Amino acid sequence: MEHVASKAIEDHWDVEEIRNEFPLLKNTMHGKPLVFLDSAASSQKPRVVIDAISQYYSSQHANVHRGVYALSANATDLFEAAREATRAFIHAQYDHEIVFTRGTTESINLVAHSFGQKHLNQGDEVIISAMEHHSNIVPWQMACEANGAKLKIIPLLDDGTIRIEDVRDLISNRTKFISLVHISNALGTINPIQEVIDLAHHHDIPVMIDGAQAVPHLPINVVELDVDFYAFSGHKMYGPTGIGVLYGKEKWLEDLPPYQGGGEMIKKVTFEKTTYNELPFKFEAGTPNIAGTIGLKAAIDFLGDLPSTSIEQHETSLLEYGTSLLKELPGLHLIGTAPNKAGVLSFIIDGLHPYDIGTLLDHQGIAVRTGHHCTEPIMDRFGIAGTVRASLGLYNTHEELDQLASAVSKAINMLK
Ligand code: 7TS
Repeated sequence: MEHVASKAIEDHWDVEEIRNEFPLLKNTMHGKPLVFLDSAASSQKPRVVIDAISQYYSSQHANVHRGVYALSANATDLFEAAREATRAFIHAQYDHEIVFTRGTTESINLVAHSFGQKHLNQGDEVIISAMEHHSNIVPWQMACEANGAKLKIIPLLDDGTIRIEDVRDLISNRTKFISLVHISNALGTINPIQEVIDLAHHHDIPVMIDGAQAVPHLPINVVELDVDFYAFSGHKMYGPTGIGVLYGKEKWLEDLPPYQGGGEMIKKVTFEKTTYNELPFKFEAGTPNIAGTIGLKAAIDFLGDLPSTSIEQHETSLLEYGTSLLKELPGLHLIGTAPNKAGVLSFIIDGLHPYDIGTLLDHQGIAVRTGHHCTEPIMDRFGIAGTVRASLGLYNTHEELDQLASAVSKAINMLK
């Protein structure tokens, strides 16, 4: 890895060196070299992540926080080292502000459930935006329903952005919480989260940011942002599936009731009363995904060896190039044209169904996602059933975008 990092810095971005670290990218699909353009759904994994998990199961596995024996103590050290690496990755103040979850979805459910239970009452309001992933809609709907609160929606403009004035207009003296996506998975829009956090705090309203699509693309500093909660998934940032993170400010994690009950999260259990463990264990009931945290740390170390400005530069360059190619194609409309955008190219083509285009692209070795991308309200807003979405990762190349454009062009000719 040291070699990859220094080479990447030297050459700014040696994408071939980086691709060599990802075994799956050597696959073929339908006899064609794989062009993987679905990293927003889940990114591929570098060898260091695969090896870390394999080594853990081969020689280091035992349950954590339990055994007095050396193997268990060592597994605990590895698990807690992953927490420390995660803290450093997002520049949180304390390790105990990092709660391991199954992913972004579980992180949001935890906050919606626990915050709702303690702080939402009849007539209160929660604000989200019209560009949320279902996982930042449904848990809040459930929390509102359970506690008699209402969901208010920040509207979406034609280019796929939101306006801070609209957030200001929605805030009332009943607003108890704002939950907003950092980067939209369907549109690529990078939201003005700092402005929203500052505005919300001016009204003493806590904010949660869904960072699932942001952490693989941008450096995150939760202290600078002053965000109350920040959620993300390991599998979109080159780590394993089944592991995710909830960052919460100490004062909020102390304040909220536990989400799930069971082992690990308790201090003392009797049939009359249970007292809860300290942070972060209060929110980590049951045996955790130990291997997942170890893979996550390997992914963090992998990203840490690469200059994050170069990740951004490379992906921005790909996005601009891909946008310019696709815009030339007849009948193609990009959905999501925000000035501040990350690696998502979502599009529709007049008269063609996204699924048919996706299928033809698949036959040419190109993996894209089609459909509503778990953001049905966005599709409703634009009056469409779905899009074709090419999403970019740090391993994608300009040549792959040439292949995408030519394959889409071929598909248009075949289907028309
Ligand atoms: N929030 C955003 C913005 C997402 O893009 C996703 C997953 C989630 C939350 C949920 O993350 P999970 O890891 O808990 O599932 N997005 C996508 C996608 O765009 N295609 O497949 C999954």
